Amino acid sequence: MHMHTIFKNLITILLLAFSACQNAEQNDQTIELSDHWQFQKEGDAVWLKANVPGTVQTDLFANQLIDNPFYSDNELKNKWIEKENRVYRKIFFITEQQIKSQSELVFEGLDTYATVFLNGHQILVADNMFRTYKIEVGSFLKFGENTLEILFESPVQKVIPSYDSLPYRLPADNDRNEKQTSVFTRKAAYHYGWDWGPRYVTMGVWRPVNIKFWKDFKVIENRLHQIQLSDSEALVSWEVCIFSEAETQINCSINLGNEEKINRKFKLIKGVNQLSDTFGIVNPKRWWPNGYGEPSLYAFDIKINTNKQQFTEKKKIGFRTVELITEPDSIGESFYFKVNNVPIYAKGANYIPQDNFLPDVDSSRYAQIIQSVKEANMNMLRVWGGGIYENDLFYDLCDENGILVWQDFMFACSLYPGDSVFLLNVEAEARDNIKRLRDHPSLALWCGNNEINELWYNWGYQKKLGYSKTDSLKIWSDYQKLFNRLLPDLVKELNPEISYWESSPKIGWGHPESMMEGDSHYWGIWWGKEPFEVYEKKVPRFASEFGFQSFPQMSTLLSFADSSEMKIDSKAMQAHQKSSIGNETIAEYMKRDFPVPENFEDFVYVSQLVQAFGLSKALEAQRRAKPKTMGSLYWQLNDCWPGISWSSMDYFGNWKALHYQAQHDFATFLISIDGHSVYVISDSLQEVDATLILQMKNFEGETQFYKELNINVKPNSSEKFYEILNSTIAGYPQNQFFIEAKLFHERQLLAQNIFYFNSPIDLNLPLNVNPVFEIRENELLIWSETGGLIKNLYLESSVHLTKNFFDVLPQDTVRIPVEKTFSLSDIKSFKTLNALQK
Ligand code: BMA
Repeated sequence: MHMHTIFKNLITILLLAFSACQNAEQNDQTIELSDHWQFQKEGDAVWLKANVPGTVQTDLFANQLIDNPFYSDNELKNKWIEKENRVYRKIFFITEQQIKSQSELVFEGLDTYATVFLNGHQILVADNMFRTYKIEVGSFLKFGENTLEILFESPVQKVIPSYDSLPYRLPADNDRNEKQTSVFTRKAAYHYGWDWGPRYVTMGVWRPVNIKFWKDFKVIENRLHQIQLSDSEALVSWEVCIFSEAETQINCSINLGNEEKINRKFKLIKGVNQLSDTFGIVNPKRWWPNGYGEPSLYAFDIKINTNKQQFTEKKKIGFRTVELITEPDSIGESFYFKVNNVPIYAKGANYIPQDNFLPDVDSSRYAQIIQSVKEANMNMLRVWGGGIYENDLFYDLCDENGILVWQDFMFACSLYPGDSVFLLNVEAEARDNIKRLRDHPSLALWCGNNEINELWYNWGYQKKLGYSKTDSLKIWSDYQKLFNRLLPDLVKELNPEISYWESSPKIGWGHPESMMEGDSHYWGIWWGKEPFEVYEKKVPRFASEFGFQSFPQMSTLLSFADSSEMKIDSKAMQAHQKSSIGNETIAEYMKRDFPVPENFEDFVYVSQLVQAFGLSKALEAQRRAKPKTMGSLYWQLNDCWPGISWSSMDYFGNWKALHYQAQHDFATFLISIDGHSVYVISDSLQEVDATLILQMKNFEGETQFYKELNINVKPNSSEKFYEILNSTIAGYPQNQFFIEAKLFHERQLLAQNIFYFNSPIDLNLPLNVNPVFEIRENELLIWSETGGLIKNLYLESSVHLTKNFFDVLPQDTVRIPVEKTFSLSDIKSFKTLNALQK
């Protein structure tokens, strides 16, 4: 062993011994088994340094045995990894105190087929990445050195027998392998490839692992949750399950700050004890989604102790009611969420895992992404079914920031087996995760799967895969067992307060009914190549998916290829475009509404403008259609690698033009012009007296029309307030004018929007306009040198800017708040649409 390692181990022993002495009489004690791991290919002699939490691929990369997995087309070169078995090992030390205690080994996540040995004894066989595994290990631990060894079997090879023995094929088109085995394994589907990500079938200890020691008692479950809620009181139930070594007495207390909510003694029997109590909170502050109020949380300190042992835990809960309302109405059937009895317009996006290598996502990346969600005025994320049940931190951040969570169970775009072993495995996974997530105030919905009902009825697999009548009956009855019995029954049993929805969308996008009931995934735009304007006609009850791709910014592209590869058809670029119709579709839509630049950097910039332009039509039309429509969740919020995709934020968290557009279009107040009709949409719960100002100007800033209206904006409304007459605009060349609309309450600007009568490609934009920049105090000021309109100014900046891709209106100044340290040299370059006009 290396000297350095021996020294480190010695320190660990001393520290452990020290902490054991300190805590033995008092606290529950936990040791994290996170460092000094090693791994090897099964059967090899050499052991290499490994990370826990980690994955085989990232460990191979850290040992310089493979090239950067995200670089160029390295994905293809790394495919062999998924076929090999690996062993992970850790040697750790146990003190005399610890050996006298009871102990439990906890794996928060094993990916996926893992056989675990402790000092040579097989203690666990795991087969589900989404489960938490807890094992009593007291009889296997010994004083001094202990060895934990985990054999990870190739998830691909492991289930080939199941694949081969099934008399029919289960579709899994995103699984980029000849034998599409992913559906047999309870592991994130996107690991096998998706149309926005690479195939990296990972293996490893992907979440923390630790050993918990205890003497008198062990807390198996500790739950605090709202059971009744009115304006005057919230009734909270505390339910705890304790295993006790002997008949004894235990003290329990719950405090809210200095206020004691519970303080009592319970008698415990030897074995399992279920204890419970309730308490009230007077005039509770409600938890509200972002934009509707504060996401108030209450933090409780729970303490459970005997003379010898103490258990403490902090729990934050929020008081709210949340309901999914699906009721027959004059259109079909409603689909909307009510929070605290108020119908909420859901604004947000579909969330995918933030990395192919999940353990690489540290807490700062979680914080950053949820911050960007909040800043974009979103109030809901859909945790999509091809990824993972997220880490606790994700839901904690959603709680704190008022972001509702639509939680899919992890099933997407495939059909799954229905044998009892598979179903029991899913049941265990669902129990673990429903229990883990049910008390988050952000949790709004459990949804069975992504697009599987739609797949069955519309994607032609029954023919394509040559199913016999018996096959079809069997496969569909397996679907029913899973999504219409097992999962809804578990939600009813464990989390009856929250609704269950079988499949998203309810009805496929080819059917007119999909606009009348349920949620909708509208893919006529992109997959159907329909013009963006169709978004204005196909307005569903709740848009849970619709989207369009763009390229991420140059610095992101340069992270996986050198400058010689900065071309649409280069090897690296094609390896990072996973949609079968990707770049050609971006170019086709670009041609319809924008200039198509030959220069690649310009193309990248315009691709983002196209995406924002198209999706904004959808977002505005959907919000105008309120209350018929009550939700807009676009596809997709984020990326799992630096690729070309439907995301509004790239892998590094950079906002694309769409993210800025969403921030604008999701604001509480929105002015929207449909044809000549001027709407104001309000998600505010207050009635507002406001002034609506409409100004038609030419691109040099001369006003041709001015209208000021005093309007009353009703709470939670969408209303048409004005019709621009044909006679007002007749006689003006439409490609040289725009309308600027502003909404004021007293002197406060509530909303602002700019409308062009033509597509960007047809606009007669002023040429040779340049932006002028100046920093004054904490603001970056930008105006047009000649005073003429600058369309879609993009600033390539070394720091995140709170505005970008904006229009600099003629004779106007744009102000962007910046840090004190910001200087003009932070602006590396800029682009304008004017410069690309032909
Ligand atoms: C939807 C999603 C994903 C997919 C996206 C783009 O169907 O559910 O499966 O990535 O479309 O094709």
